[in-house]
Amino acid sequence: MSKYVFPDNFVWGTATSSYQIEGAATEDGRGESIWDRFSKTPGKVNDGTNGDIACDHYHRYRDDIALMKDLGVRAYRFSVAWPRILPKGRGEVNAAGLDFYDRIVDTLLAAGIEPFVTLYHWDLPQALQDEGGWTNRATAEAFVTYADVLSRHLGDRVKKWITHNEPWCASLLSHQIGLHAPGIRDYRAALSVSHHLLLSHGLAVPVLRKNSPGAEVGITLNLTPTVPASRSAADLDAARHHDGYFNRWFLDPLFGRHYPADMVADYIKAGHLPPEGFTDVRPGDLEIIATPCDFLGVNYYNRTVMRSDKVPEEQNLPRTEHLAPREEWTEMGWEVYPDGLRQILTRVHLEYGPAKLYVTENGASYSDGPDAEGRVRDARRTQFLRDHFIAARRAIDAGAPLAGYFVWSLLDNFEWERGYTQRFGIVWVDYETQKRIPKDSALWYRGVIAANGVVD
Ligand code: PNW
Repeated sequence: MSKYVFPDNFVWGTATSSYQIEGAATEDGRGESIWDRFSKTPGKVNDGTNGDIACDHYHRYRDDIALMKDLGVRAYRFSVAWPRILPKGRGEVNAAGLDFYDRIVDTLLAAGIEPFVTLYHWDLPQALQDEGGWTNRATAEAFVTYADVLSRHLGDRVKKWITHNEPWCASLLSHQIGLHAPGIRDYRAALSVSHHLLLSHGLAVPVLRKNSPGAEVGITLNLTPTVPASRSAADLDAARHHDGYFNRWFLDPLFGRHYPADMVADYIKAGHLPPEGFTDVRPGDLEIIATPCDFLGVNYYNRTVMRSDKVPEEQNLPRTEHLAPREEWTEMGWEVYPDGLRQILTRVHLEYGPAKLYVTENGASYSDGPDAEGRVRDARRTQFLRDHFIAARRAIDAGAPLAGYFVWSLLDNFEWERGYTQRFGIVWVDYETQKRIPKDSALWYRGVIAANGVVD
């Protein structure tokens, strides 16, 4: 029998995001977001679907919170849809939008579940996109106003705030690669976006602290250990570049360093930045971005193996090449590589020294559905989570100040450009009937939470 017990008060949670689960896209005054626009543009979402209904969580949140309570979940990470609060991005406040999140927060607290609120999980008001979106520095100011409105309203009850979810996705995946809304392919624009996202984070931190006394404030990054496929100089350099592109570009400025000089040089050379350098950065910006936070959220899904000959920069999505000790992939095509979680948490701890860490997302896409008895036997997901929990425990052994772990996701949901074809939930959702069925992995997770660790 092995035992991997976690520290006292370890925060076991589940995570979701607004556009992926809420539905009710035009109800109660919600404005249009860039994901409404993008998902309704033919060819952008590969099964032609959108988030108009999704999991209908907007109407079923009480049942969904009851489900979490039943699992013993201690905390719930969800995001607020900016266009429900400010339908045009700034200006007029929509009281009905605030009411919805009031109900969520109050229902959670009554169930003994702590809310972790993400302000931005990619559903930018379309009205702001029409003015350039995140390429426009003014959007960072609009974000601070949104943070102020929201935290003045919820700050008495919400004590955990995450400004942004995965700025790499909100900048490069959506403006360089173009796979996510707004679906732009312009490297220079994508780098401006990355800076304005980080700037908006730094500007919002003191506002959230003021409106929510005693709160913990942080940001969530998606991080990946990057390894070269061989010891060739070219592969080593490709790994350096990818690490800079994906990890260091965000970590370095958040932790008080400049944007990585090797990356600025690479980008100038490639024409992605002008010869003068990163001209979006104005005096004082780096100090704002480096405003100390209470925690760093880490989303971990896989590692990246870099081969200089096979992976042109444009295709630098985290990919899953062989080399795996266990040859296994989830249905996203992502390698199952649990030790990568230990590696990235340990590295962040040693190189950057965050005050606290949370795994704000980790999970797997497997489509196992109900059998004849209506039971969902998703043994691969249970194995995946078990191995990743153990990897996280090993990072704690190595000194990483890991305080919690949020499984992605509570529910099967709208998986962005993959539509409803990918199921990350520990709870099955039947999109015809909106029936929920906790999968075997959810029942197993209940046992982990009760034991405060993996005991088997
Ligand atoms: C994250 N990548 O997205 C998001 O925070 C979730 O909303 C999403 O459902 C989940 O992971 C699963 O995909 C990512 O290409 C999307 O590296 C793409 C990447 C990483 C994270």
